[in-house]
Amino acid sequence: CILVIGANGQIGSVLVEYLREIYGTGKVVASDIRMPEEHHGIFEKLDATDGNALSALVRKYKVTQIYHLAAILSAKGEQEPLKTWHINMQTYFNVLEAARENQVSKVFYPSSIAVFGDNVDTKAEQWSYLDPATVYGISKAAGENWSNYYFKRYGTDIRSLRYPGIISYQSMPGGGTTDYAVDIYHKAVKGEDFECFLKPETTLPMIYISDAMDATVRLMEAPAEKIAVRTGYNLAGMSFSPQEIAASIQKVIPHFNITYKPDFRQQIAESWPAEIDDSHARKDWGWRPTYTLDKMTEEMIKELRKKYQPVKH
Ligand code: VAH
Repeated sequence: CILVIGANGQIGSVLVEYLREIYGTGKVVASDIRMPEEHHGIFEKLDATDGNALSALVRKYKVTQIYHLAAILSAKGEQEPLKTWHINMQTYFNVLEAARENQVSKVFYPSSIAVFGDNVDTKAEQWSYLDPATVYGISKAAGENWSNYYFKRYGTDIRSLRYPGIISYQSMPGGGTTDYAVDIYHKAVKGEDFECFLKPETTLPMIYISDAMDATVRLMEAPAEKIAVRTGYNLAGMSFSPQEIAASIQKVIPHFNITYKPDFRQQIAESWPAEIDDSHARKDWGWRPTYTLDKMTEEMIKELRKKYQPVKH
């Protein structure tokens, strides 16, 4: 069985369905700290800070792979730094120990472009210096090093991607700095104005959910000898600024209106690189993004119109 921890989250909720499509519904166990309103397939309530409960679940379902998608993200994490550190690290230590003790064959650890800081100019290389500016980023850089340690010391096969901001129509983000890039589509489709918490020219690396899912499973399915990076692979989809995504939306929804009111998340965004070099992922295990900004906009609007009353134009 595959265990997904953090299955109620923006990535986790989509990943569960994606994995069930590939491996079969009965082969994927979803878990999170609260039961969702409704669910199909196996869902287990799990507080991942409880190592015994996590290990018991791994044994109960004879788990062979763990995808660890639970964490407090960059913006929310700054409200309570030590709590964020504790939750992000304790849950991961529990995953690492459960995997080691129960011979789990593979672990997926989501890292983030948040591991980079002001020492990187516009483009982050695979081996750029990591000086994260947020507690979330510090925890992700630490998690990458723990992944490498468990791989070297115990042979645990952990694989990791430094996700850019992820844009999805199926799920809402929770507490990130890139959340604006999801909210903007919902407002546009509902015919409402959008107030952006970043400056118009703040370019960030982003990726569409379909490309993120493809990259994740491609990495996990690659032969172990192809995995040359045991901290976290840089992953790039596209880079754009709020004004660029707004312009892309206005090609489809001409009357869409955006205003800008930067808040504390502007400083977080400015500590991150605008571009990511993902040549190692391309070379080692064949990564290729397929979505452009306009292609993503077309699909996001199409999917969200199914969800809301289509707005007359
Ligand atoms: C965040 N969406 O904003 C997450 C992600 C790169 C951004 O880590 O915190």
